Amino acid sequence: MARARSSSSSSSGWRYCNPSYYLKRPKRLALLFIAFVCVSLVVWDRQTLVSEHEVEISKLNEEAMKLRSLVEEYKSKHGDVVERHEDGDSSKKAALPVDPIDDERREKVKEAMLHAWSSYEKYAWGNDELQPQTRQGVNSFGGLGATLVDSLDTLYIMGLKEEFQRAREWVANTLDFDKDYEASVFETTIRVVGGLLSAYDLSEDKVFLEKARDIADRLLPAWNTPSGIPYNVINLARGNAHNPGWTGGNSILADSGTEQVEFIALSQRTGDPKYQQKAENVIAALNRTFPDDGLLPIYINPHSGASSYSAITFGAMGDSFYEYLLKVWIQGNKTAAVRPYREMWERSMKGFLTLIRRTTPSSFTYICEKNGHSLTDKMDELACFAPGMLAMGSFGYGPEESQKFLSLAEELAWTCYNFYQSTPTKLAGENYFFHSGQDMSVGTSWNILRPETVESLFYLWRLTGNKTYKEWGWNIFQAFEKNSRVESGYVGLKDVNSGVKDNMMQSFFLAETLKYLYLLFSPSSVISLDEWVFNTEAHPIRIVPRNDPMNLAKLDEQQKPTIKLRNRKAGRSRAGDH
Ligand code: DMJ
Repeated sequence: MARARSSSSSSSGWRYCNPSYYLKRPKRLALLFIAFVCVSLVVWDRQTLVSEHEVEISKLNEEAMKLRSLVEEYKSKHGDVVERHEDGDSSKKAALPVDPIDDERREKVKEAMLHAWSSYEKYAWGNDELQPQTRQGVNSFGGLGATLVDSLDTLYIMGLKEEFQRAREWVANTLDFDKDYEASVFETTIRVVGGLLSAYDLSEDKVFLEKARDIADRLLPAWNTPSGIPYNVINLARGNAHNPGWTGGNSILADSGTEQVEFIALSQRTGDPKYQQKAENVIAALNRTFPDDGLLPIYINPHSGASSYSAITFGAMGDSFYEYLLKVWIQGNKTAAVRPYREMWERSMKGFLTLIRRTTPSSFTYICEKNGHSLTDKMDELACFAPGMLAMGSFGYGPEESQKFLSLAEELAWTCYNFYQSTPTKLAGENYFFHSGQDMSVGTSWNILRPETVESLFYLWRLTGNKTYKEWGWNIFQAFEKNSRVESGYVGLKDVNSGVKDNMMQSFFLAETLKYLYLLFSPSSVISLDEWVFNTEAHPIRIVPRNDPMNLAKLDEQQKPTIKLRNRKAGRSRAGDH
């Protein structure tokens, strides 16, 4: 019975689907038709509304972009100067008048950039670097357009719109990473990933983000090691990674610990946590056996994650590892999630103090290198990034420590400035030795247009407001103009004593040296340190809220946390919240 009832009720349901049912009942047919028309009208109305909103939103976005670039242009011309207060509290800001000398100097630096860029455009377009004396391009980074990508944000910040647009078209249409080339993971990250991300943050043009993701995906297999410490070289087309032969199979400290800012930013902007995880695993691995003085030798075994016997230095191969401990803390809004980075950095600063010595007779402060238990009285110009780092980091300490580190930063900047002033060309050599009673003497005597000293002068000016740093920067700029400017760009010197020129315009001259000099003479609101953090190649990355509850001490390959990433627009509105 039950079966018969259910089959009769289901057949009665099906009759509503049969057209003949309605043909026999015209009223119902009319009702059905009216219902259909009504539903169609509602759906059509919603769809039109949505597409009208989409058009409206994209128009508003365009308007917002135009307004933003007008504001930036206005700021850089008219000031709106703001300075960080002594205690580092960005909420206490004081307006300063615009200085006409600054304006003039900034224009001179912009003109230098235009000279460097137009020479590159003319003779080396799309190549990695320009050799100005022979007027030809050279592919020192595998043909990734290193100078072009490194220059994007400098062009944007200086308001060189047409130049930026031409470079953007090259990135969109010609830049190709599918190269059978053994690339340095470090150089490619800081120049190419960093350059593209910065161009994206400034312009909001998605093409830069897509390219940044493409190259980062090619670099990522380098982190597939037992310890998570990356191999430092990878073939961009094939993905096989290894370490350079001259390190005895070891990974280099700076090369392995200077991808965090870029890869965290990439995860934040793409919503894909894998980049951040790979880069942060490195710090987690190093943190497990981090020494009390926070100083790590420059070689690390990528299999065990342990340090190999080698030098400790804030110069070549060590430098930016320490820089990024601090910068990830800043990038992470100095919140609890990034506290372990600050703790590691503060530990390293304890060790840093043990490397400090002073010369006689003039009492120049310098940073020694360390081999085993003994200190070597040698300092690379590369280590001149440290005054800027100390000045930035000093604001995270209590008043007494803060003053101590800021004073040390100022002393070291004076030494670095004297690396320049002590030579006949007024340009610094690559490294210096210190001898009792004789202050400093240049060791390796070339100058390859490096930025570290002007980088520190930029930070010290921004953070102390002391105009002396601008004067020092201006003197260094004039020495570059006098010795390094040639008809087709800028070159380094083979010897800062004789002034003999080399034949290379390093991409970091356009990415860093000229950018920091330009910003040194710009109002502090242009790329405010409250809103941006510079990667080690001077590419400003916008600070957005970091929401992942990542515990660095626990993080490793086996324990991957679920990272909740906010969408970028939501993040934007709170950028700068501390
Ligand atoms: C740049 O590529 C970066 O600043 C890096 O951290 C160190 N070396 C050069 C500039 O000297």
